[in-house]
Amino acid sequence: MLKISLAFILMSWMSVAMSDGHIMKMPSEMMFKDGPPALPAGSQISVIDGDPKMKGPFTMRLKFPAKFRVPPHWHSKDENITVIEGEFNMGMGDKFDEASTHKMNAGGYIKMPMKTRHFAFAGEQGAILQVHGMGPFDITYVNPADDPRKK
Ligand SMILES: [Cu+2]
Repeated sequence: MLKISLAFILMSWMSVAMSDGHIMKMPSEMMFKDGPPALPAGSQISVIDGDPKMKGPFTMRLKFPAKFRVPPHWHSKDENITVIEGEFNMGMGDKFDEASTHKMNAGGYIKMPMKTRHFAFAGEQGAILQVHGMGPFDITYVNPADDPRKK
């Protein structure tokens, strides 16, 4: 009898915990603030789910102004990007080379496996990206002089 009630309590607690975490957010409800110091000046961020600084899954949006550049860098975890608006051009390697980038528009998806060197720039209208992955999410610049945290 005790076993049954414990199981019942555990199950009802689990269903509360699971339904508690739901999120339904329209773009108009996603408030942007100044982007993280790890990105060059001018970016904006809206964390939608979780916290990229903490352990566990997260989803965030990044807004980049026109021609915004992210110098060559890598992450210790996989980076998953969905282009929501605008144009985002991404290339791979240690050196920034505009000609080698892929032009990605709304609906496009990019996965950069951990430690893969890559770089990017936004198009004429800027770009809004959705980034999801597992935190803690970090960024290491190939050339330390490119790191805005060191400026
Ligand atoms: Cu990246």
